[in-house]
Formats: sequence, structure tokens, C-alpha cells
Amino acid sequence: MLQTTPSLSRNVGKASRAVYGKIAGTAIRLAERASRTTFGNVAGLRSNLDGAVEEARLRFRRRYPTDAAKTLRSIGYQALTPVDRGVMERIRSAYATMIDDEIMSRPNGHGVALRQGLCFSRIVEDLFEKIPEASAIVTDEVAAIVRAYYGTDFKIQGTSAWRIQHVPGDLFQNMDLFSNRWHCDNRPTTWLKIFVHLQDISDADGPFHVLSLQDTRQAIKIGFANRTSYGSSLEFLNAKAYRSVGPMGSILLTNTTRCLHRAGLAAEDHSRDMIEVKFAPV
Ligand SMILES: O=C(O)CCC(=O)C(=O)O
Repeated sequence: MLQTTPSLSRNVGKASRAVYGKIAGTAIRLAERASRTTFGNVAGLRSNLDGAVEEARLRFRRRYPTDAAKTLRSIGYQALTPVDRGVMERIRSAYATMIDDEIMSRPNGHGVALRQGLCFSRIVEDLFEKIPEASAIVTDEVAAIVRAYYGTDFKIQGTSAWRIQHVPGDLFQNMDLFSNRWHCDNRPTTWLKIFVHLQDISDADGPFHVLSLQDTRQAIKIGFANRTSYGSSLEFLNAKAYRSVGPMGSILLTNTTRCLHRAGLAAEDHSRDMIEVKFAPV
């Protein structure tokens, strides 16, 4: 029988783990690349497969006509009728008491940036529990289009509101701080979101940016790979972006798993407050 010394078997173990690790890494990279070209987004293989399974399931459960969701389905986003200003004023004044409060809100951003003390955003989570009146932003129009998109009823997956501050110097371009780099969310591709302006938003306030489904596909074709690797797509991304500017209460319904999107850069002395509600089919 072949006897091996403990150190030889440890080294063999290490070497084989390294080889398997390399093979697995390459396989994952190839699968992700295939998923980008097959599905036309960068949400990741898992998000697309989960979404595809859900879509198949929805086909058998459909109980609402789907016509009202034609624009959302073909473009990937749609601006809807704004929420009443009086309602928004009341939501905003409740939110204003929470956004700087250490208990009601928390720092919002990527772990690496936050650990370096680079915090330019705060978030109030579970917004509808903290401000029940905020549920009025899911207007009848929002509900009708989300229902039409799924052909079924929907559930709310999460509600929050956040403030994004100005980011000085080159940091905004060079570092993933909050959602400032172009990306697709890695959630099932059936999920939808509304973004509702919690203030009047102009270009100076760093509006939400989004690309249509078709332009997302094109950005990938010309080299977009992920948040940190844009290939030669940067000019295209910025030229094609729809920027959600408009009065307080403006609503943008989007599929942020299928459409590339990012936060805009707020000018000095500017910030931007926005509400997000996530939807999934039932
Ligand atoms: O704050 C923004 O405009 C970006 C939001 C975003 O990227 C997201 O919710 O996935």
C-alpha cells in the first residue's frame, strides 16, 4: 500500500483545491458571459433562471389582461401620473424627521466604501410601516400596470426611502459607493420597482438614470460586463440614459433587473430623496 507523509497529502489537497477553484471560477465566468448574451442583461444567471421559471408559472395563472403593460414590457420603464403633492408633502415631513435619526435610518452603501468611512447616503427601511400614509404612492395606475405586467396579483417585497448626497472629486466615477455604477439588480428578472420623487428633482440633484431594454442589450454587445468593467460602453450609456427628473411625486415604474441603471451625481450643495417600492408576482 502506498504510504504518504502528512505534508505530501496536505500539499496534494491544496493543489487539487486550487485546480478545482480555477475550473469553477472559469466555469462561472463563462456561464455569466453566456447569460449576458442570452438574456441581454447583467442580472446574473441565477436571477434570469429564477425569472424564467416564474414567467413560465405565470402563464398558467394569468387572470388579468396584459395590454396595459405593453410600454413597460417593450421599453423596460415607464413614467406614470405623479402622486398628489399634498400627500407627498405629508410623507416628506414624516421622512425628514427620520433620515438623519440613528434609530430610524442607517448608512446606505457598499460595505467596502462604508468601511473606509465613505458614506454619502442614508436609508429609511420598511417605509410603509414607519409612515403608513406612504402606501398611497402605490396608486391605482401603478397597481393596474403591475397586475397587467404579471397577469396576476402582486406582492410588495420591500419599501424604503433614501437620500443621496454630493460626492466630491473623482470618487463618484471611480468607486462603487452606493448605486452610482451602472448595474442590473441581481433579483429574479420578474421583479419590478417604482421610484417616487420625494422632492422636485432636476439634473443638479443627481437623478436616477436608466437604459431601455434594447439599449441595455446594445451596451452589453459593445463591451459592458459589470459594475467595474464597462468596456467601451460608457459614452453610449450616458448618451442613451433616461434621467428621472420632475416634480415631487413623479413615479417611474421600472424593471431594474433587466435594465441597466444607476444613481446620478448630485451637484455640490444638492442632494436627492427618493422612495422605492419593490414588486413580485403571486
Ligand atoms: O438611487 C438611485 O438612483 C439608484 C437606485 C438603484 O440603483 C437601485 O435601486 O437599484
